[in-house]
Amino acid sequence: MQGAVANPKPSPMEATCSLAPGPGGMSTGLHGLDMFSINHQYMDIWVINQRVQRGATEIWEIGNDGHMLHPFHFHGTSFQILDRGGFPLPDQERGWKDVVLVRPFEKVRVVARFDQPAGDDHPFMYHCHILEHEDNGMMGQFTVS
Ligand SMILES: [Cu+2]
Repeated sequence: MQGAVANPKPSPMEATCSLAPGPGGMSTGLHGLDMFSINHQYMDIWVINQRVQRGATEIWEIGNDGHMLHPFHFHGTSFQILDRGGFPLPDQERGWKDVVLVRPFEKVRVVARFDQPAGDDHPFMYHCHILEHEDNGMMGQFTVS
C-alpha cells in the first residue's frame, strides 16, 4: 500500500469497537438518551473504556452491528485503514485519516500509532461523528500512558 505504515507491529491488544444502536433503536436527537453504544457501553464521563500504551502501534477492528452509517473518529493520532471486511481499499481510502465511515454490518480495521499522552484526568475520546449518535451514547474514553 503506497504511503502505508511499513511493517506495522500491532500490539497484542486488538480493540473491538462494536457500534450498535442501543435500546430504542434510532436516535431522536435528544441529549443523553443512551440510544447508541460502543462495545455495548454508553458514554460515561466517569469510565475509562480503553487503555493504550504510549508508543504502541495498534490495530483496531471497528464493527457496525446496526443498519445505520457511523463515521468513527478518534482523538490523539491519525490512522490508516487496512481493509474493509478483508477486501482491498480504493485509492481514496489509502491516505492518513482521522475518521472512517463504517457501513451497516461492516468490519473495518485501522492501524494507528499512539504517541500523544493522555491521562485519566484528560483522556482522549473515540466516537461516532454524527452528533445525534455521540450525544446519545456512542462515545468512549481512552488513555495513552
Ligand atoms: Cu453513528
